[in-house]
Amino acid sequence: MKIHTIATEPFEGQRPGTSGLRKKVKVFQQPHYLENFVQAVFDSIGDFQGQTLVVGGDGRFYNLQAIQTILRMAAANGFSRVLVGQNGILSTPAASNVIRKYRAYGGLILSASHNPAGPDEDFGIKYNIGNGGPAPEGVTEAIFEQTRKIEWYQTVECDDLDLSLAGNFELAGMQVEVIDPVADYAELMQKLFDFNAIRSLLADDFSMAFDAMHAVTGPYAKVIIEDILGAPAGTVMNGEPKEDFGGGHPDPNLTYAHELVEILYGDDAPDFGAASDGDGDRNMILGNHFFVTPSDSLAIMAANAHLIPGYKNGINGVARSMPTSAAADRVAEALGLECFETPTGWKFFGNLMDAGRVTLCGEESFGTGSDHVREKDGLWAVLFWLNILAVRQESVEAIVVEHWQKFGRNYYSRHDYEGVDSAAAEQVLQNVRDQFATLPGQMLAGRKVGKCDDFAYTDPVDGSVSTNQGVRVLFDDGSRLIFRLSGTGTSGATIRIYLESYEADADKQGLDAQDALADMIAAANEISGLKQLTGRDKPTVIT
Ligand code: G16
Repeated sequence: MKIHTIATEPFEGQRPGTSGLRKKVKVFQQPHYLENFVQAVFDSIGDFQGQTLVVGGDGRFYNLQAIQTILRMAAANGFSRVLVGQNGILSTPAASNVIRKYRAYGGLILSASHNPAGPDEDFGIKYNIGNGGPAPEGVTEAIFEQTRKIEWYQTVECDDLDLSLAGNFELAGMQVEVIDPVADYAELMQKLFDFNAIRSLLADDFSMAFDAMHAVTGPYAKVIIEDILGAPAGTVMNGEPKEDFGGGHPDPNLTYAHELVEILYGDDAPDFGAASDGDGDRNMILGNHFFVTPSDSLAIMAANAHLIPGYKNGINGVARSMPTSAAADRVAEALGLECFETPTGWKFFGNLMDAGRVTLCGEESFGTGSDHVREKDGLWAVLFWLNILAVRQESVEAIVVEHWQKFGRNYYSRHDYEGVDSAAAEQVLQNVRDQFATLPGQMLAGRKVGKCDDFAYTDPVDGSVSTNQGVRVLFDDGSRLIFRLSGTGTSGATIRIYLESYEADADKQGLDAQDALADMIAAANEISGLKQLTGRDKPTVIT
């Protein structure tokens, strides 16, 4: 095998964001762009000679081409084996599982998650470490530094490998195992959940719909929900992964998963509805005419974990990202569990799970997961809910309302302003920062402001510090207004405003969240000057 060393020059802006490097496909298609990043990863992750790499993606446009490039570079750089999903497919949680199960050195996951796909849309790549989780900031920063000084990359010349057939192959002296993307994941799910109970539920007078949004979860959901658990064919909607995700935006929220939402809010709505995103790590949970916020979902899972075989011996602790509502904190307190508040980004949960401090983690951005892998996991969350429903034999709404009665309701909403001018978006946050000294003690939205800050986090396991993780206005009654810029967008900036207020009184828990939070929404606009700065009078997405 002849290794080719190709001269190259750095590209601007290859710093991984909240979850890897995400750019337009056209950016990735520039000669050497992907290669530079992959070589920078290989140059930053230590000694992997003779080790195994996992590679797979969400099947979006450019997935297969990128995988062929990575295979050649992995061979040239000294990996002895690559495990790759058949047809290039591995959902993000399935990839995490494969890395862990086969003790791989790490993995490259190709996805821009919920962002649209196609020649003019988005692509992404991220490196996951040997625990199966996204590389921590120390590693992603080292990769970024390497992209700034890269001068060459290594590859081999050989034909593309046919990824449509599972089996063992050789590529330039390196072993390549093309694996069934679903089998290992389905086996893991059967260990965690009571499949017999869920099978009985689905055989009863219970109906559900699952929207795979033309993205990667389709094959997983069809095998698990329809073939193994026996739900009728057609339960999984939009189940064929497409390179352009059917032209849609596979983000499982009330705006983008409207096809499912219309079914769950229509006549003859099923009992349960769920959707997952482009790469299968997000989830949305719906009941008949009922939406479960991701923050509530985490809290309810924590409160009901003892009903699930994989968690029946108790959970270690709970973690949530800072903008996620504090609903889970109340459950953790009641159960005497540790509860952690981390910056946005699943990578911040890895250390806590590895150290055995937390079992369940969740984010307001439709992500929930546990220490079964080191990624959030869409289908896992759906099965968790189905298992709860199978045991409790109550409706989704009844379970949520009972939860609120017991723990109180954290009214919660996120308002996104997408595709905003970057300078204007920065100024929105700066306007709030400029009032940090004057807001405390003032009344805003009928509540007294207690404290304002830029959220910073010190990892309790390794002591690493992450600063500037969101602008917070914290009220004395536990209500919160949070402003953050998304770290996953690819065009302009996305401003996220997170709104939360707590209601202990069961008689006042039945409002629509937008109505309950109306004064908080007005206050957020007032203190940030968002309308004047962006010219927007309403959010792009409300969740
Ligand atoms: C990624 C991260 C999540 C994060 C989300 C939103 O999710 O893995 O931890 O909550 O982005 O991030 P942001 O608010 O910065 O856009 P995914 O599903 O896109 O990989």
